Amino acid sequence: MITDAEFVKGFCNMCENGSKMGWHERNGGNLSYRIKGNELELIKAEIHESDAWREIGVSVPRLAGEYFLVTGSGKYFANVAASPEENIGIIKIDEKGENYSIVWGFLNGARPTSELPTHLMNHEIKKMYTDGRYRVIYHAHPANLIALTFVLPLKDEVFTRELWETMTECPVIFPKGVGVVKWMVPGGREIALATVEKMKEYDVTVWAHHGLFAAGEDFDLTFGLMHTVEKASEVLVKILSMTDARRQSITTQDLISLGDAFGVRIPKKFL
Ligand code: 2HA
Ligand code: ZN
Repeated sequence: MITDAEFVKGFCNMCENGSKMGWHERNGGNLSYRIKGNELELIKAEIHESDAWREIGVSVPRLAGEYFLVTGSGKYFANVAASPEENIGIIKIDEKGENYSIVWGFLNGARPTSELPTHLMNHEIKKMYTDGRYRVIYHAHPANLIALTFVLPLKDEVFTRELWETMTECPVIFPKGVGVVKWMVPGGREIALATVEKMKEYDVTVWAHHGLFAAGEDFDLTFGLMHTVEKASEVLVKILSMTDARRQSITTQDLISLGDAFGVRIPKKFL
């Protein structure tokens, strides 16, 4: 059974964990995974190639022929683990990288997430920039991070520095920093293009007054990245709620020392 495959179980598990964190009210958020060749072999007998191609809305030629497991449009993360075939599905990208077809799941007329253009464009750039290592793109609506987008300037430098200073491990977990995209209409080409510009540089991009996109190698690392950014955001919200005059913080020199101790390069623009 496809639903017994390790990657499908990992995917469902991540949906459940995100839901328990409160990051997926109603049908909020979406998740996608670029399936490995050996994983595909294991499920080959159960997928049904289809000629019903649909437009992605953006062009992703470097993903031609790839298969993705993705959450469904309008579907609730809370329901994924209990009934995967109704709430998630596998799509195949055509040889031009412009259309997709459904090859498994999405029962009863379900469709891939409304954020498919952003997911696929991020997959394409991460596949290129990481030599194929990154396979997961995750979008969630964590409350503290969203709250910060109403009070901090919407600048990469400000969000990165503020989040880094709230928890010691942050610069080690996201050493490249955090990108920020201004408020935009979700679900289309424009926001996908803006996000992918940021994802060329970062593994996390904030959508102002909306949520967060994270990219990573596997489910644990990507979920952990989302969790770390939201935890740091929660600490920052608490600090800002208590005072506007911090008595002490993690300093520029501390950030440099962290980079040295953990062997990560801290970009100068954040120091
Ligand atoms: O409802 O989160 O951004 C799914 C979304 C759209
Ligand atoms: Zn969203």
